[in-house]
Amino acid sequence: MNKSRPSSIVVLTGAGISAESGVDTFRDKDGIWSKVDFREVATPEGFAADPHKVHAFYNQRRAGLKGIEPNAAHFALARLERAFGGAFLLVTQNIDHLHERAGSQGLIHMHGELANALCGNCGDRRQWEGDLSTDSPCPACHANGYLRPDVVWFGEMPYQMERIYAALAGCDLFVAIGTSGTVYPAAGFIEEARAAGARTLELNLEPTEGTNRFSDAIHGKATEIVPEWVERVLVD
Ligand code: BV8
Repeated sequence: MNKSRPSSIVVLTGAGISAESGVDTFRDKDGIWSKVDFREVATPEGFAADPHKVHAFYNQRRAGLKGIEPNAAHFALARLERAFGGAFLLVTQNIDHLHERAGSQGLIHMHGELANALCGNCGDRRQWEGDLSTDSPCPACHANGYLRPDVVWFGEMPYQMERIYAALAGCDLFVAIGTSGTVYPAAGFIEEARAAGARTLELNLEPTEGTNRFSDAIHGKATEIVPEWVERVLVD
């Protein structure tokens, strides 16, 4: 690890950072996509074909948010943001709220937020704690049957991409934490960072298919390797 402290960090997190908080990942053994076909529950076509199935899938995951807490990796990233002193952006693919609950502020949910509902009719977006169904009327336009989870499905454009690409173009350190690097455009962020001349670091339970694209990699449990890495950055 280069001894000079970076001046601008972009961190990308995936499901692996929430795994030790009890949130299922997608592509590990017994992961979410081993139990349900993503085309049926995480695409606009799936929602159009069977909205009840999609609502049931997200209602169950939204209910699961109640029993989970941020872990040491979430708290370490919030501490890094506060103590680091340079430019810091945390981009998460996750739709849980554990980063906010750990205190992270400069945060982009590029795949949306499970605790929010979006109206397909008027575009209203608001916090939604309970179940969603095809009978839930939109509180803004009162239309029925248009409310959906405010989550980016496959084939839909992730949120705040311009802001993310601008941060990647100006960063000198890009860190991917707990992501398999399978889903685009997030999986392409490392190439943007390399093109900007940034150092790149993979923090993950085990090597991913893209590990060799990173200048450094540390493998282990997020609750162990993320706090250790943050300490090293802050003492440099
Ligand atoms: C788009 C929200 C275009 C829903 C999700 C071919 C090439 C390039 C692209 C494509 C292609 N074919 C199709 C595409 C596009 C597609 C895509 O990339 N498909 C993949 C499968 C090839 N992408 C899209 O459709 C995106 N949109 O391209 O739009 C466009 C252009 C113009 C105009 C309009 C549209 C949208 C993608 C977003 C889809 N939504 N989620 C939901 O959550 O229900 S994706 C889903 O995957 C989740 O968001 C998840 O976060 C994301 C990535 O998964 P990971 O987070 O990485 O999770 P995973 O389980 O895979 O990995 C976990 C990792 O953690 C592992 O490495 C594991 O080792 C590690 N780990 C486990 N435990 C621990 C740990 N690490 C540390 N500690 C531990 N304890």
